Amino acid sequence: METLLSNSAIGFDRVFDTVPLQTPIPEGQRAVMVVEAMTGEQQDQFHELGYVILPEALGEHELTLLRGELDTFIGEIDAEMDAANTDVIGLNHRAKRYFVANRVGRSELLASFVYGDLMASICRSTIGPDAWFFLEQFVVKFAEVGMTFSWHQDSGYLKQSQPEHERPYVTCWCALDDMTEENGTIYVLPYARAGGRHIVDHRLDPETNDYVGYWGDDPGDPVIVPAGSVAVFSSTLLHRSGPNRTDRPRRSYLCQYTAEPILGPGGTPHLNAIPFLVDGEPVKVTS
Ligand SMILES: O=C(O)CCC(=O)C(=O)O
Repeated sequence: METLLSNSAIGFDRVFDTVPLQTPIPEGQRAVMVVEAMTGEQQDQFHELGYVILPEALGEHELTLLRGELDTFIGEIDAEMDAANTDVIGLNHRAKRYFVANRVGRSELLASFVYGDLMASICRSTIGPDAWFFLEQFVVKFAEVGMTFSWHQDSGYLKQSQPEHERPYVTCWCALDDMTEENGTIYVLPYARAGGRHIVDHRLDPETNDYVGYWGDDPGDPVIVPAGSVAVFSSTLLHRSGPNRTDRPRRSYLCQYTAEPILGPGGTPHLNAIPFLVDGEPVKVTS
């Protein structure tokens, strides 16, 4: 039996399996129990290791919509490059790599995903019943581009601008393509092998401009998953990603949520601090 939770009219409604109830359902009543995206065991793994993988949590329809939005945004960036007669704008290099961030305010499709049931369920299972949306970003590594991303904690990056902020938050890294070592998937370093779960000092690598938080020889565990899978990890988990050596692009979409609003000087939001869940229930978003 299944039920459709529809908090969106756009296409990211999620179908959850339901658990058969042991108690008889009174005549005329329909009772269902929604299964969260993560089991208790997966929640334990997240807290113990710092991450958990949810295989194929996104369906083909969602993948198609997300990839379509990404294509549109890349087209816009390329058009900006054309207008400026350049192949590089910020971190974006034409047909090589793109970091496409903060588009959710311009896309109802993205909003329905970022504020949808899957993300709500993951937040409840990781950071708790109250959650704020913090950041969303596509990462695209085009074919045969030798670009890596060094070992870091997401909290290590935040620390550069918000040194007081200690509380871990959650990253949902969604694979938009099948992920392999050849196409530059991410690698994770479980807490026990990283020496703990505390935020470590990060040093700037002047060659790459990456902040680096680990110099050991542990290669980490590659996240080899089919498209649609989500790696859910804590902002204190060390992770890195490799170069894409294949002849096809490799795309990911990551969404981050915090358990409290992250505010900068004067109480202004650092990036986004948009209320998402209160007491486990989604807040109505008006964008
Ligand atoms: O390469 C990726 O897809 C992930 C990049 C990453 O680790 C990050 O943005 O923190």
